[in-house]
Amino acid sequence: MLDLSMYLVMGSQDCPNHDPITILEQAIEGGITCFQFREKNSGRSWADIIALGKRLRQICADHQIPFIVNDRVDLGMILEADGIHVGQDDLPAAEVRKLIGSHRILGVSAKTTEQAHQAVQNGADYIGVGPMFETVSKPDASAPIGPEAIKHIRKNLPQFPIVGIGGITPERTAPVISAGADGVAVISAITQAESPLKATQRFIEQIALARK
Ligand code: TZP
Ligand code: MG
Repeated sequence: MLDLSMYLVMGSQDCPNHDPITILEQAIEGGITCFQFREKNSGRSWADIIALGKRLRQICADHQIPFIVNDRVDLGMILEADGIHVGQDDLPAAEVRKLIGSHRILGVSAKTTEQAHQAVQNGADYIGVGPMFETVSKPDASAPIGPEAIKHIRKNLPQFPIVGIGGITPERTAPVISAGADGVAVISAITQAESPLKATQRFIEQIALARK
C-alpha cells in the first residue's frame, strides 16, 4: 500500500545548497516514504531533466520508494515512473488515469471537499491538500488554507489517502497530521536544510508523535 507519511517533493530549482542526488539519498536515509520529481522553471534542457530524472528514479527504485512525476505524463513514461501527480490546472485527472492505466499511482491536488470528491471519481489514489501554510516554493500558490481544510475533507472522505503540502516544517507537522492527513509533503524544509538527513529525521519524529 502507498505510504504517504513523509513525501519529499523536489526539482533542481529547489536545491540551492546541495545537489538533488545528495538530498534524495539523505532523505531516503532519513526515512521518506514517497518521492515526487517536480522540475519547474529550472531553465534546464529536456536532456538534462531526463538525465537527472533517471538518476533520481534509479535511487528510488533501489530503495523501494515510489517515484512520482509532477504534471507531465510524457516525462513519467520516459522515466518509468510509479505515478503521476496533477493539479487542478493540469491535464484532467480522468484523462491521466486513462493514459497511465490502473497499475500506476495518480495523485491530484485538491483544496476543497468538492475537488476532493471529483478527484476520487476521476480515479485518484491520493489527494494533496494545500498550501497549508505560507510557502516559498510555489510562486503562484494561493493563500494558505490551513489544516482546517484537511479536517473538512477528512470528514467527507474518512478513508481516502490525504497528504498536506505547503510551508510544512517539523514544528508544523503535528497540526497537519492531527487534522487527519496521512502524511506531509515537503519541499524547502528538506531541500534547503543544512542537513536534509537531520531535517527528514525530525519530520519522522514529529509524525510519530502526532499519531500517538
Ligand atoms: N503545492 C502547494 S504548496 C507547494 C506545492 C507544490 C509548495 C510546497 O513547498 P514547501 O517548500 O514545502 O512549502
Ligand atoms: Mg501541476
